[in-house]
Amino acid sequence: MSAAFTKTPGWLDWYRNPSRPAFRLPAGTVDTHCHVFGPGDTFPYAPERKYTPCDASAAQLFALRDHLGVSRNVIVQATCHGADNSAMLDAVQASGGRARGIATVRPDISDAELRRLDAAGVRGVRFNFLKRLVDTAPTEDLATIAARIAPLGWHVVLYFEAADLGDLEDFFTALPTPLVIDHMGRPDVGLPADGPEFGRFLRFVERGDVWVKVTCPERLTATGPAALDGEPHPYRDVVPFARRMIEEFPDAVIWGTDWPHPNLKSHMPDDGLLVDFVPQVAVTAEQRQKLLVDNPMRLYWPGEAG
Ligand code: 0GY
Repeated sequence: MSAAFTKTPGWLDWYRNPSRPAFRLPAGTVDTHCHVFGPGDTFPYAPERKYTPCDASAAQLFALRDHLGVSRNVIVQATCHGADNSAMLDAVQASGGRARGIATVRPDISDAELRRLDAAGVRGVRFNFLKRLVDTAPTEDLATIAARIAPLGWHVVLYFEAADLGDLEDFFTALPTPLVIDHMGRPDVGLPADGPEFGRFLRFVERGDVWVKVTCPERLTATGPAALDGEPHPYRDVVPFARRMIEEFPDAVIWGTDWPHPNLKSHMPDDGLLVDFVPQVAVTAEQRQKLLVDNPMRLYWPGEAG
């Protein structure tokens, strides 16, 4: 941790020695949801941030990538850096073409700056509706941003809680870009996977031009990472949601680690275990190839082989 910043009290640091997964990721796997934090003495955290994390550098992200057998990353701007995309861009550029970026921008960003971000490897912006992460999400500003980025062929990444979908759905539907939804729309996994809340989300995805990240079992779970006798899955309460998502939308799902896992309270996951979770929810080789390689390549490196 850099001397200039003190971590949020109770902050859980990312896992230093992840296990080597038993499941071998297919060649060309893309981790479509990860972040870099700082380091704070090089890339200071934003004054308006809601948390101060443990530093998590590009070099540390790439070491994890190689350890897990991932080929490429999509690095999502974290709210602790506000709209200063420098740390994310530095990481994308250090990847030698093996990373893309998702930025946070303001509505008055210049065309020249948008072109600069595009040339550097940015392919989308993120709209965050979680009140614990951002003060406001004024939809007029967001609509302006979406109109500005649409001509670049970028998409909008949406982060919201399942309970808020009803209020936001019309706004989302009117956006002029493809949509990428974080963490399966954050379902309450205490509710049934075949119940009305998740059903509403699936109907929203059905409209098309929507991609879904099957990510963050560690964030959604109440049952936790332990496998129990007779129930071999870690994060077993998330399994029916992820399986349903992948079965019903095999061509629209993508996967990621969410390293370095901001704001977790119950436990910090072993990233190797997160890889071993994949075959529990993508149960055929064809599903895994689409989830891990073919779908994210179509979205982030169109025209390139995985
Ligand atoms: C995530 C989740 C969270 C945080 C952020 O940008 C962020 O600060 O994304 C969260 O706290 O739920 O997707 O990494």
